[in-house]
Amino acid sequence: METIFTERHQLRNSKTELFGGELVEPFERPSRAEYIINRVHDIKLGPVNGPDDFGLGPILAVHDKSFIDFLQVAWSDWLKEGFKGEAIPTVWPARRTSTRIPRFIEGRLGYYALSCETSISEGTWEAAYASAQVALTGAERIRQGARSVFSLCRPPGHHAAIDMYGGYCFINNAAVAAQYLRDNGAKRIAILDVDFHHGNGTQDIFFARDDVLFASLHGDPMDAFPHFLGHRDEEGSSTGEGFTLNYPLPPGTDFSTWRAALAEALMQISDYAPDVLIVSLGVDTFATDPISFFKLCSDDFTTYGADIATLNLPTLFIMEGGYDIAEIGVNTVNVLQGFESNL
Ligand code: 7XA
Ligand code: ZN
Repeated sequence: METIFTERHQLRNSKTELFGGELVEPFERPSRAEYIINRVHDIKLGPVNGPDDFGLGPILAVHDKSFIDFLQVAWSDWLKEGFKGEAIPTVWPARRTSTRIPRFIEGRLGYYALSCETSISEGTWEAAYASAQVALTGAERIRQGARSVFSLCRPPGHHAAIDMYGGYCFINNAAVAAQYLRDNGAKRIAILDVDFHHGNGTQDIFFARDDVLFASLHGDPMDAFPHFLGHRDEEGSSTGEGFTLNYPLPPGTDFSTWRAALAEALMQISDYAPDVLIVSLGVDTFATDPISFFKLCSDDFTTYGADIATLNLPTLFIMEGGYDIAEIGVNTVNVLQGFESNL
């Protein structure tokens, strides 16, 4: 399997995350990608290539232009105000407030943020842009006939909504790839999100559409981030009714329960008969992940990679979360190896 990767991910190197009332070193840090790419090399998964540049067009095909404009200037606008730390939102358009977009950067941060753990720092936009190009290059390989590709995206993307960032995500890489494939000949795309956290951004982007099926297995939002989307009864709207499938699972979920939910999702995807499968691949379902509560073991990742291969679809894997950094390479590549072993 080919891997698409760029060292430009290192430009995303924020120093602060608001966690438990403290500013800590972010869980989403550059070493994550280095452990994964080292594992890809160690087991000789296949060639590793850099991304091509598809420009802003495919990003603007799923995101609001004013949001993307904001991401490009957020850091410099923050610095212009003389602030010393990284850019962290502190105020939101909450219930019964105006939805006008403020002028001052503090207000714009709150308008475009869905949560405040994700500090914006120097290089954030450049890394997010490069990450989207990694996803697009993977999509293009699939369009050209590749059976499977691994887009090693960092920063991740699945929380980024039409016009909101958060949960370590800025541009929704999986959504950008799905839309690119739709715009270049594919009729139906399925996105299977196996990250521990609900892909609220992906759901937001495709909720009213029937040409992109979104299925997500995740920690129940009553207990887990992002808390305000991901319930089972969110099934899509208008023509998208029935094309969003949520499988919220409780704290302590082990592999047999998780795998049963996966089997249900795979059946639905198979019935949908997509041209391409995109997997939002987060390995924060691992038992010792520091911010999650499922109980998967390293071998389980291999097993479910093989399960996904039973769909027999061209498959684009897009990297999302995973924070037990010492094991992130093994767990991620186990999914890809399991998938390949079952082709
Ligand atoms: O898939 N998403 C993630 O892995 C990031 C979740 C961010 C959680 C922050 C909660 N304090
Ligand atoms: Zn996650």
